[in-house]
Amino acid sequence: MDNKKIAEMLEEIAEMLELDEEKDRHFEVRAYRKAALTIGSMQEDIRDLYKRKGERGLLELPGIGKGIAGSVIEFLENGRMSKYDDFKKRYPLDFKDLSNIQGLGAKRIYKLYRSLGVKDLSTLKAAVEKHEIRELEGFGARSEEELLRGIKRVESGKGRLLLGSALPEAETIISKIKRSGLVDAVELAGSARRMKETVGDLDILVISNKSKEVMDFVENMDEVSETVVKGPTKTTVMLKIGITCDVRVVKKESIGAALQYFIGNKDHNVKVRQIAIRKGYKLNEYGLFGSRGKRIAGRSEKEIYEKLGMQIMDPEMREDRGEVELSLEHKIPKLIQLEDMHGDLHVHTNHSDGSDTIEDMILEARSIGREYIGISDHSKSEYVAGGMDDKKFAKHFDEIDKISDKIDGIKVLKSAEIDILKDGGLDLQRKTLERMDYRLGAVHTNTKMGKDEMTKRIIKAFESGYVDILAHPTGRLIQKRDPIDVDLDRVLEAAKDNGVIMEIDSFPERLDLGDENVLKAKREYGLKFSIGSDAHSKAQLGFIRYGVGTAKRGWLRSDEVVNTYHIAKLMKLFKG
Ligand code: DGT
Ligand code: CA
Ligand code: CA
Repeated sequence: MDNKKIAEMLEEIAEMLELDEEKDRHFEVRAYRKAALTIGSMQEDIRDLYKRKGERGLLELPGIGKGIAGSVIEFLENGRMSKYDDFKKRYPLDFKDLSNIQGLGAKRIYKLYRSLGVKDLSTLKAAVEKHEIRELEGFGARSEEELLRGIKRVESGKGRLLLGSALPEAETIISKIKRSGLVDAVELAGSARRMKETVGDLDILVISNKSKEVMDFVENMDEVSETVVKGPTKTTVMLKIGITCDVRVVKKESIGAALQYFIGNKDHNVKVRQIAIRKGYKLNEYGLFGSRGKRIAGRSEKEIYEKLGMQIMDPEMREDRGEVELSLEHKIPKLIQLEDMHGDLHVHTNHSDGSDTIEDMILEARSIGREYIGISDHSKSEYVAGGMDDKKFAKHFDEIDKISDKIDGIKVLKSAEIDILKDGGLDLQRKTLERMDYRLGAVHTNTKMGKDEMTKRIIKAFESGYVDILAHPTGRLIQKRDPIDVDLDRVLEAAKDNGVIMEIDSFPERLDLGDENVLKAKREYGLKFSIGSDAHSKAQLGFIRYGVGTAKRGWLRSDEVVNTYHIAKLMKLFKG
């Protein structure tokens, strides 16, 4: 499928358009970004759509006009895009890698290229090491340090994929193996099963008595770029998406033990094995064995934990953060499940930086079973994201009211993702804020201020009484951007005092709050949470599952997450 490739090219064109000195190409830049978003998050192969409906099919996609459709068609027919190639001649740079580095926007990348010949990560690293960058206007010794940290972060992230890329890939592979007819069962293990935010490799277990055929089948899947090791019951393949995948064939009577072992994590396993040893047993990936080597358990994970006097817990909890001790006391909480989610309180439309209309987002939310959806587009300080001022919000809310009147079966709430300004003020007037059903506050600008100032800024916004939910509280982008420098304890304390809900932003590169901070906010401050998709397109409404994974990793029960509530209970919360 070429969707991702095309989306990346369009995104790169947007970066290159930003470099035009002659005129402000802001609108064009946004058009390309939106088109990249639409195509990148489409379920259908764009080639199939084009085959079925031709150019008309492409023009029906949100945010795709004649020009961009032309470029896409050119790529689908000839495998190249002349607009992209022309730009690339002018700017022979690896934007994709370079723009992953914190503090490097298109303009700064171009400046480094023009003055120092920086083209990619390795030339950037060389320039930093030779201290050439501190000599440039607009850069300094501090920028060099920051760039070096950025380079290290990108390098260390290499080889690990975001859960949002790894999990769908695992699901594709698993469904292919299931459909091969060679296996009785297929199970995902490893970090992806634990819903960890990044994944080093995929671990898949199968039950089959046709081991050799399974190994051959795995080696020949479309997703595979090469075979790393192939044995009679275990094969490791390199996947085209850039990580490896282990597939192991296990016997039916061992599948529980194999799952327990390969779900991990390692520290959790070490503790569980010590418990087995204390009881005079032996535990490995084949089973739980008594002192004379007799198998006591192995068919299911539950029976293994029970024979050890433990309560089984969901894979997301298995990180050795106290769950083993809790399980010995039979005090594992009943964790939230995806099915508990009744609504979504963080959604963007094409009125700011989303790619789909208000109506389409509502209809999609209804079709995936949501009881309510909160539309939360950006406020004006998020200029690059097409944020709206008070006047535009007034019209926007009128339109939401009009559209929601026509649609049954889902409640539509009016909201906004409001910038918390440098001084802790909010980016919209009181009358706009009061027209909303609830409000998300977020830090997007001046993200580099000192810790104390940043902490005070956020607390001041809480004290206004107009922040119901703190969106993506730390602002981190996994493998890309550090969290803001803030005293999280003081913020969590103030959230408690002011009744502010913490968001778990489900966007795969955010997952913010992250699992450990969720656990902290729950255990030490007893806060409530909202799991928002932060969807910028219809397909992204499904991101909620990553947020639920993070919530489970932070041990949350459903009553601790406000958008598991039915609408009446939720609205009481926001009125109170
Ligand atoms: P990853 O792949 O780095 O994202 O993380 P995992 O957790 O998937 O780790 P991986 O793929 O190396 O191993 C899968 C599971 O196998 C791991 O979670 C626990 C288990 N495991 C691996 N090595 C050991 C070990 O030395 N001792 C024990 N007890 N378990 C291990
Ligand atoms: Ca793994
Ligand atoms: Ca592995």
